Amino acid sequence: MRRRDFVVGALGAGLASSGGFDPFVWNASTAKAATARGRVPYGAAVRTDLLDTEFDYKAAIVDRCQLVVGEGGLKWFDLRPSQEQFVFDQPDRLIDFAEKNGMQMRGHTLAWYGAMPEWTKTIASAAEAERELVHHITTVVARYQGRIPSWDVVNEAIAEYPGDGTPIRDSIWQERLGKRYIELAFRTVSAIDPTAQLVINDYNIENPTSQCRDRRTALLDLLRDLKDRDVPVHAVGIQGHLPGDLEIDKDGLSRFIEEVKGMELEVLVTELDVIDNKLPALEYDRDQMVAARARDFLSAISDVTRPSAILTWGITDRYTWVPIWFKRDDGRANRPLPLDAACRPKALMKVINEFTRAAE
Ligand code: 9MR
Repeated sequence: MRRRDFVVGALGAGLASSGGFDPFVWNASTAKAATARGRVPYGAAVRTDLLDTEFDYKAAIVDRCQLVVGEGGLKWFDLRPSQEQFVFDQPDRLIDFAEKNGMQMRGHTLAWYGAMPEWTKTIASAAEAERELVHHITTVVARYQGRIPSWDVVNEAIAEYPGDGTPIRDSIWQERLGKRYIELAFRTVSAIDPTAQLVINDYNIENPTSQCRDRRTALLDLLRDLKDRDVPVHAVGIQGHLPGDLEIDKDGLSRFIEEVKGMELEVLVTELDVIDNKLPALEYDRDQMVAARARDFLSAISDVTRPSAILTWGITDRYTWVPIWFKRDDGRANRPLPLDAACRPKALMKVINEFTRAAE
């Protein structure tokens, strides 16, 4: 079997070829892929450790998702407790779970400033940084080569406030290598798995604030630079951690997507949820507002292009990162995700179904 006939499927439905990047084909051997044909694939970030014990959680994922991504597991912090070690337990389990259930797994993430183990602070020179980054990417991507159809190669490369004049976010990679770490990461993944969709993933680009405007501009500048130098980047992942109390800048976001499409790049939503700490207490009202925010966001994207996937960052309100940073003052639980804490669908699930259903 030729390698490019093997994987992939879900993420690639409808992808056009660009710059040596082959369009994906569907893996028709899985029932899920077959039923999902014609849909925008939906997926969720998963906490792998819960799959063995939380049966309703597991069932929700199996029933509703075509894609999964580890909420952790492939981050440096999880994979690399020491410079010598690679601990693949979590991603090995998750990809096994995905494949057994006819789903595919996205890879998150290879180069990020966050979730770095302490020892990486000892990376002292550019040569050492290049060696470590290439060794890491080569080892990880080679292990899952042909099985992970889409990678968040570089995560959150854009500075929090790029308007200050430094568009690229600080990280060990940026400090040691400058912004060429981005190109290095993409080229290294592409050399190991030329069939994978290579994604640059970022957040805070969808609101009508000067911060979001500056971040859109900085991301487009970076993408133009990468495309000009034929760096194999294929898609922009829009995380979509939407602050519930801020409007979506529908025009600004649609214009951004148009620019991205103009560079022959795909778009996908990688980490959707709605941060509801400042929304009203009443659950019914809050769920409607969460759903409306997500609808504005998804329609600003879908009005311009068909996203190659939509993933939420978790599936049930029972397990979400949101309260770590955005606990509600009234002590009520956050409700950022499509299913409530008992895994019952909320208004947000309906919205996701609207934007992922088969084209008519
Ligand atoms: O949800 C994730 C949380 O459990 C981890 O502690 C944290 C650090 O690894 O990362 C969270 O996920 C982040 C993702 O990797 C990148 N975009 C923002 C997500 C939410 O903070």
